[in-house]
Amino acid sequence: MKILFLNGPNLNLLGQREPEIYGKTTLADIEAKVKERGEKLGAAIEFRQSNVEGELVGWIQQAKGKFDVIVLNAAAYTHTSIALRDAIVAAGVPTIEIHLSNVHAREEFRHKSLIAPVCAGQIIGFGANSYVLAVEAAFNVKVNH
Ligand code: CA2
Repeated sequence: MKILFLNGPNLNLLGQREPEIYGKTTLADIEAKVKERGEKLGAAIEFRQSNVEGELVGWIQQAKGKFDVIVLNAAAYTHTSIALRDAIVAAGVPTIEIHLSNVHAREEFRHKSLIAPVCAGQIIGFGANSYVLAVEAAFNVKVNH
């Protein structure tokens, strides 16, 4: 079981700004938690972040045949990126959309996800735990794919 975690723009700032929304945990802390859970469940975890839309597109394309499941926090690109949506469809690797915050309790522009219709499911609003829950969900998705 190989899971690719991808993180979009500004998530490298986690733990440094807006702790009231995103918490005090850094992305490196989250990566450590995810890897710990992955080890317990027998999954190999690859964890990446980019502020560049095209780099995320490239990583999704390259995941085909290398990873069983993608877990994607596309950050602001969630609400804007047809390119990410097309890449998810083209790669054909089952993808789980995740968010730290409950986007539906925030500004209206965050309520719409362009990637949701092509994802296996969403995990939203559980802070850093959204990532840990996604490891479990990935097994579920693999079985049902
Ligand atoms: O809640 C999430 O996980 C989001 O994907 C986070 C994105 C936001 O655009 C989405 O609507 C929901 C923003 C990530 C930016 O993270 C920051 C962290 C610290 C300081 C500033 C931004």
